[in-house]
Amino acid sequence: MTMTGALTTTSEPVLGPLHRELERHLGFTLGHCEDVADARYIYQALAIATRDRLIDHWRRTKARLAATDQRRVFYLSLEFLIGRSLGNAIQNLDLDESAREALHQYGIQLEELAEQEHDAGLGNGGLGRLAACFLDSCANLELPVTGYGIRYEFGMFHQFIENGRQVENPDHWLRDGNAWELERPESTRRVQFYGHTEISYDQQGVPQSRWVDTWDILAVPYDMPVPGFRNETVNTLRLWKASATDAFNLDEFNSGSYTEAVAAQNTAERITMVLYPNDSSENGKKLRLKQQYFLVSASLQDVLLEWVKQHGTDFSDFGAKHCFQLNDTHPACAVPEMMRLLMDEYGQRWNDAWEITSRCMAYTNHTLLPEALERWSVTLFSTLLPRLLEIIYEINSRFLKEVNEKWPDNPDLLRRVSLIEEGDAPHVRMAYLSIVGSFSVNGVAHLHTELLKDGLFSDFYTIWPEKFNNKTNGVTQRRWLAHCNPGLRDLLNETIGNYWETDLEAISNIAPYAEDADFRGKWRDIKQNNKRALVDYVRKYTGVEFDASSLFDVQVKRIHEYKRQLLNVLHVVHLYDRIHRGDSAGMVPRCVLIGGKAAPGYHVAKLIVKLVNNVADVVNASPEAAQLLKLVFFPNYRVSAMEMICPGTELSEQISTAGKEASGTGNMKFMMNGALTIGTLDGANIEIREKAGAENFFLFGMNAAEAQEAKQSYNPNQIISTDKDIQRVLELLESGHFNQTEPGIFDLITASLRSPHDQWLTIADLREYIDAQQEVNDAYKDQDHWNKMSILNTANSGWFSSDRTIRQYAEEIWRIKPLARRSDK
Ligand code: 26Q
Repeated sequence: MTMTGALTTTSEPVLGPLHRELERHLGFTLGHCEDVADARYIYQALAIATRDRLIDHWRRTKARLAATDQRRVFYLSLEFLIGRSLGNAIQNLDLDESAREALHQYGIQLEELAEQEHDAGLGNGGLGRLAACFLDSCANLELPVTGYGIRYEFGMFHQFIENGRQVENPDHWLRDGNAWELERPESTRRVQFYGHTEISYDQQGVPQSRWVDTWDILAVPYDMPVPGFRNETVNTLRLWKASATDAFNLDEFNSGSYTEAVAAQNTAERITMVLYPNDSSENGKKLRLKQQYFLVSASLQDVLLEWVKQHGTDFSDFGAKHCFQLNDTHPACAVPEMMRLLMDEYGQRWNDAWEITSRCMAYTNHTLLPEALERWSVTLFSTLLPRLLEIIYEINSRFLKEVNEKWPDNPDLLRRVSLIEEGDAPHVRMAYLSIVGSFSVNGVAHLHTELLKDGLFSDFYTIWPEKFNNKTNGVTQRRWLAHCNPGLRDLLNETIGNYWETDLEAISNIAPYAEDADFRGKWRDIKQNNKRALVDYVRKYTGVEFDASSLFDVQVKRIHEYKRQLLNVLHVVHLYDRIHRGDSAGMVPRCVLIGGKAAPGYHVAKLIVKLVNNVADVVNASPEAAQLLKLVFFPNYRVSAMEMICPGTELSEQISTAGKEASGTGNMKFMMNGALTIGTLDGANIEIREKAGAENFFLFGMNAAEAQEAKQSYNPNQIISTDKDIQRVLELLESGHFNQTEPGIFDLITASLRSPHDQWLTIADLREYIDAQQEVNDAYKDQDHWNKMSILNTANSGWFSSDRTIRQYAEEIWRIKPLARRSDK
């Protein structure tokens, strides 16, 4: 098979059986002899052999795309948290058996080999992983959706723990090569920065702006295949890498500074060097704005060029044929950049360009924290992207004029909704730019969308109520159940068939089996196996010995004050205190696992990591607690770690301050895998509880309205002084019991817990949390009933498939249909 000659889609692939292909790649592509081949090379050979099969489907999917003029969607995201690809590709191509057979002669297990692959950690957490689940669902549903992102040289940092503290190491994930990408230099694009604008007038006297004297960077695409589930569809994730232009080098080269010319290459490549490891915006970093514009400009040019190739510069239908989904405000420059390209590059007039742009942009918000809304200083914008700033000013002035016509004499409203926040240093409000430039604005869970409408974006909701809609998040059951929990997958398949793999609502068919004692026994055995695997995993990475007969209580997610890992720690300290006071009658043995990365500049989050580790050291060293309580901080939490952790989890901690977590998606992965949730009425927890049934969910704490209200007159010290349990917990923390060699290091934490200004209201919810944990404890004693609840959680998780979410995006926002088959014509 040749890569160039074989674009005819009728020809069958000339690929041999997988074991033969594996041998061939090992011997020829990688030049290895069988007898010295180690796991690393076998992994690579299997990855390439698997990729060959994907490429075949990929070419056919591209041919289908080229043969239709269906509306297409482009998912623009600064993050795609893909994780590993081998297991996913093998599963989706239905190659599991042949892969195992092929590996037999090398005496290595598929699972073991898969461990060779570095996670593609091109994201921080929820938002990036959601983008990856969405691409999976789009391919599964055969939707014409392409992802556009950045090929960071360094993904999310590796987290190590030293003396209880987080230490960050760079994640050079491409070090051993990446079998899952193909470079496409022929589709290189050019992106401009800096320079200034010049006005000229065309024949009709219409002013025309030109962006000149710019510093240009090349954007080189790397395409990753996104396989659908056994449907011969492979979509594309296109990731851009920055590279210097030759012209730039040549100037310096001619002036004799060869080394400077080569160094310039470096300056250019810095743009895609590293992922920013903050999951709430770190304002003002010039390099971050460069990344955002780089992604947006390269991607929009890519799509426009494709259009022009086919339609010339007639854009009348462009808006009807394209939709760009903005994953939060990070790609918000797409609004002014689309205007710029249409006007400056393709000669469109403002009104036509605006008609097209505002018709094809859609914005998803992922945060309720006002301080996390992106703002960029006008000064920075005018230096880096002067032409874009001009366009933003023009969008703003037309928008404010419209508002003023509809709501005259309301300067306060104009000031509130302006795209420019005035002040000593004016800023561009990226969320407002996204709302004004989009036809759709969505939140990611029911509560979140409601809070956007009557809080953060209420003025805009008044102006354009029709733009606002909800799309509750989901996760792909193919990675988060079928792939990561093969034991449960097989039981489900033999009991109810495998429809659930492509239609998760079908999983409700196992609900009746909750009443079947025999089935419950099998259910328990699978969980028990998964727990034993987790015991080994925890031992390997922490040295701590979990006991597989204990309750496995897990909280894994980014470390954030609003997510309240502290609440969890306070409960562990409370149990420890009870054990030491001899008050442990009826206490069920419990192993608590906490994992997650703290943003390197987020001091309090890093201190929370230290606290978890120090409490863990003391608890795990206590002979009195040994039989009843363990705590570990699991280092370097990432996608592949979750694949081991969620199948073995029994209790899922979703304990954020109500009104702060937009949705959560880990909560859904745990539910699918039969964990019970202890949680607040926040984000998608509310919907999880509705679906699971209140009796199968451990609820505690204030709701969003109550939390808002409570802040008015919050007095944590009074709560502490009137609740003996809580008082002892605080005293233990303040006595230095958990930090004897570093006195006072947790003062910041205990002071904030006691502060009437504590935004996260930790102490306010602590009593109810402790009581809810006692209910968990009591429920766990009735293992038979616990298993029923566990089965019902899985059975009712159908709503939380990203297939459902994506169907809703496709029908209600994108208005797209599955890609036509060639035979559909
Ligand atoms: C912005 C500017 C500069 C640097 C970094 C950032 C930045 C990067 C990542 C800001 C935010 C993020 C990530 C946010 C995120 O992951 N939000 C989560 O999104 C999930 C998917 O919708 C939700 O389930 C979570 O509730 C939400 O916290």
